[in-house]
Amino acid sequence: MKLYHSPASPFVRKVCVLLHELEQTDQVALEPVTTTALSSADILIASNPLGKIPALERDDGPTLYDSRVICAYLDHRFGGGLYPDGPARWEVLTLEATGDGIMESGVSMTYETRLRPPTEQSPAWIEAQWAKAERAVAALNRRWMGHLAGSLDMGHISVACALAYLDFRHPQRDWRRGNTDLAAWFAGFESRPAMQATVPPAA
Ligand SMILES: N[C@@H](CCC(=O)N[C@@H](CS)C(=O)NCC(=O)O)C(=O)O
Repeated sequence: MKLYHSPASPFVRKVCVLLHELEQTDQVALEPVTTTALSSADILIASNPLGKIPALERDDGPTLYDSRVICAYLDHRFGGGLYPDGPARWEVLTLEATGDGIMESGVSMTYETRLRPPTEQSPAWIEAQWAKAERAVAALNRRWMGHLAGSLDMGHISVACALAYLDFRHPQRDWRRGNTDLAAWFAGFESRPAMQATVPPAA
C-alpha cells in the first residue's frame, strides 16, 4: 500500500501514529507529496480528486481518502481494536471527530496566514476558526478526561495529533492555558514511541 504523505499534516500523522501503534509501518510505503488548498500535485489528484492528503492506494481496491476512512480501514485490516464495537464505538468516533475538527480549524488558520497575502487575510475568519478549536479543547478538558484516561483508541490518537499540531503551527495560542488536565494527559501521550516517531520537522 502507498500513503500520500507530508510530515506536517496532522491528518497524515493520525494514520502514521496508528501504523506505529499497530506495528504495521512496513505494510505502507510513504509517498511524499506537497499539497495546499491552492494547488495539488497531479499524481495526488489522480488518486484523490479532492487533492487532499492522506490518500491510501491499495493493491486490492480503489484508493481510500479522508483520514477517518483510512484509519478505520487499516484498523479493520490489521485487527487493531482502535474502534471498539458496541456503544463505545460512537464515543470514539465523536472524540476522533473532535480532534479532526481542531485540526481543520488549525490548518485553515495556517492556510489563511501562509497562502494569502496580508492584505487579503481576514482576521475575523482566523479568530472564528480559533474560537472553534478553543471551544473544542475546553470541551475535551471538561468532558473527555475520563475517556482519555482509558485504553488507547482512535479518539486518543486524533486528539493527540490535533494538540501537537496546535503546538507546531500555533504555539502562541497557548492551548494549555486553563486546560491543565488535558495538558497533563498530552504530556504523557506525546512521549509514546508512535508520537515521537512522527514528530514533524521544524518549519
Ligand atoms: N478531512 C480530511 C482533511 C485532509 C486535509 O485537509 N489535508 C490537508 C493537509 S493537512 C490537505 O490535503 N490540504 C489540501 C487542500 O485543502 O486542498 C481528512 O481527514 O483526511
